[in-house]
Amino acid sequence: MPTCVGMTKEHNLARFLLLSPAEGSTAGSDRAYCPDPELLCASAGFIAYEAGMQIDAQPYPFAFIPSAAALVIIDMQRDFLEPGGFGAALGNDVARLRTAIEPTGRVLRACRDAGVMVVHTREGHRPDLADLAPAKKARGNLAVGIGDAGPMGRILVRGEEGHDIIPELAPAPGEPVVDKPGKGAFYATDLEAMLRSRGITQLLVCGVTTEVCVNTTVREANDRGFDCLVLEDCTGSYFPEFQAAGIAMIKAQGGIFGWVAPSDALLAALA
Ligand code: TIU
Repeated sequence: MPTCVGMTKEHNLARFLLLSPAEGSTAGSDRAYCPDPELLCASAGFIAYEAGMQIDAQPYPFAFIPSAAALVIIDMQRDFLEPGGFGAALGNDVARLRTAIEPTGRVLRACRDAGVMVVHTREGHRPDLADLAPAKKARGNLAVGIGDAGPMGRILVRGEEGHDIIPELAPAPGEPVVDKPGKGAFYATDLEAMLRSRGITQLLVCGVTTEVCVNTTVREANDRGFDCLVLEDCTGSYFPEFQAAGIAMIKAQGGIFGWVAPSDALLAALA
């Protein structure tokens, strides 16, 4: 890896070369015009290394740049995955989400080993519920809803047992945990500032539920210019038809919101 230029500049150049091939050429194989020969020279090793990181994805290969990527694990909380939480209060079979746990664990360990940034998110509210919109509280017309006492403490309230990330995917020291009051991870959080300050341009996305918080976050990220690769088997929905549709609508229309791949494709790239 070259050391004479800043990482952000390197990322941008690699991204430019990989994602904007000259007409008629294969991505990364031809030299595109570079206004800074010194930078081009210094980045040659970086690009050769990074150019190998093509992930077999849909609708077309994802040009993975590990040093510019963050793994974002959405809301793998007890309140969604275990009985007695918010997911169950909404009348859902929470067992349906559990297939995402193992593959997400493998991805988490591989990203940690490779030095890829890891971010966890949690949906939930302040204990005083000051950040809970009345409309969100009222939604579902639930006998026991957000803020009310349940078997795992107050539902979707920060600091309660149910709000915790499941033990299988517990954050490691130093991994940011983003507490979000909404479905999207960018709304009313410092996630974007955190990613931008580290030069992150790509998100590897896991979590639940596919059609709610995963989709909302991917759409928010896409509008902010991040490239999202959703790892299909690392996502989950209470509804099989929404799992299928939630994934399909991300990669449709030439990847209108992002890319989709099985977790094995990412693991192969990181191996
Ligand atoms: N209900 C449902 O499918 N999801 C949520 O309420 N939150 C998340 O997706 N995290």
